[in-house]
Amino acid sequence: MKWGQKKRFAKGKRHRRGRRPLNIVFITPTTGLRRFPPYRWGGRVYGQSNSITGPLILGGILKRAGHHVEVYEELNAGVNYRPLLKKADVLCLSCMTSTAPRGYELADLFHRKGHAHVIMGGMHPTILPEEALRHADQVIVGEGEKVILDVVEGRRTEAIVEGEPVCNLDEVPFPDYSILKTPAQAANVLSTRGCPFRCTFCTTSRMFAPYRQRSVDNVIAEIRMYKDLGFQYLNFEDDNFTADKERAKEICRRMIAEDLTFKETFFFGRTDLAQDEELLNLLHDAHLTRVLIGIESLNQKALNSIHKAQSIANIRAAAKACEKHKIRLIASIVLGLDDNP
Ligand code: B12
Ligand code: SF4
Repeated sequence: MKWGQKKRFAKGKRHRRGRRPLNIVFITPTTGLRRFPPYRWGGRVYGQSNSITGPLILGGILKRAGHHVEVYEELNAGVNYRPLLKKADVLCLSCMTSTAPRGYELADLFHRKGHAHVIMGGMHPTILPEEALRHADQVIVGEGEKVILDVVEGRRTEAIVEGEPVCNLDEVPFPDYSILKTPAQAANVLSTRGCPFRCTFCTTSRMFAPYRQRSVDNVIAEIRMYKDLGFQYLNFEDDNFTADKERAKEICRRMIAEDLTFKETFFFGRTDLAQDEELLNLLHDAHLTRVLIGIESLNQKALNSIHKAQSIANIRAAAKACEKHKIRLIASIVLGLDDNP
């Protein structure tokens, strides 16, 4: 029987949601292959262990409201479910498309063997909330900050709860790493949400719409917190950190001036950074020396057919420029069309 056809189990009992603190467990599931220990070890080639920030932000909101919160990332360590099945009053699952089948498996397990009320959120439940509802008691669509407390404490009872984009990102609390129970060698910072380019195949520019930027002061304060917490590595997980080059330069300048550099910092960049020598120098000096550049195809014909402004020459130039500035390039190849070719 396939996961989508699984028999429905009795859903989680609605826990009494009075004033008592609840035991809330966040899980970010991962696929079977990625749970295989040698795969985790091999994953170090790709980068340092880190955590998706949604559960750390939402978990922090719930913790500050007096609840007991634990966050686990299956990608980074084996999770012992036996004690969690016993204690969890609320299970919050954060799923991408590739990890949704495992998320559904865990939702069914907690319904069968535990007593938790199961809430799902993240990229995949946002795209297919009805599918997620076959396994969860409630699904939050989109950004969760403004609704999570009401849902967990039982004031919002709809099966599908519409989240709301946060207008002023400076109001979003910083991720709370004290609740993360699995390893994270690198801290993740998102200085923006979404991306101004809205390529048709891209989920994040839809999920996190409109494109929003945090103030540079707010970003620097978060980075300072990670320095104080002793993180050696940092990742800018913005979908497109160099979309606004002047802002990226400003962040780098502040990191350099305020001694907020790390051993290595990762970011997602654009091929056109090759034309901006000042940006490349600042990226290097701020130790942003590991980059992933999204490219649509390595085939010029394919690029022409989707009317992309990007060319193989751009990609080569970006690779060369990064090499010259000692910025390690990891290429990612995706294929799709642009809304505004
Ligand atoms: C950091 C990151 C990673 C990290 C960490 C992820 C992890 N440990 O699982 C690493 C590098 C390891 C990674 C790996 C992968 N990733 Co990734 N990743 C990201 C990235 C860049 C940032 C995530 C983030 O912090 N977002 C910002 C926070 C605020 O958003 P959020 O976590 O989604 O949370 C918000 C909402 O979703 C919601 N929410 C989230 N969880 C929950 C839970 C509940 C209960 C509720 C109510 C609400 C809720 O509320 C939150 C606050 O608003 C996103 C792109 C993006 N912009 O989100 C891609 C992204 C999520 N990844 C993606 C992919 C494809 C992958 C991989 C499959 C890539 C691959 N082929 O190997 C792997 C899978 C990893 C796995 N777990 O198995 C895709 C997913 C697309 C999809 N359709 O699902 C994204 C969207 C990138 C993209 N542009 O397409 N990733
Ligand atoms: S440039 Fe990258 S992040 Fe931006 S919309 Fe296109 S694929 Fe998404």
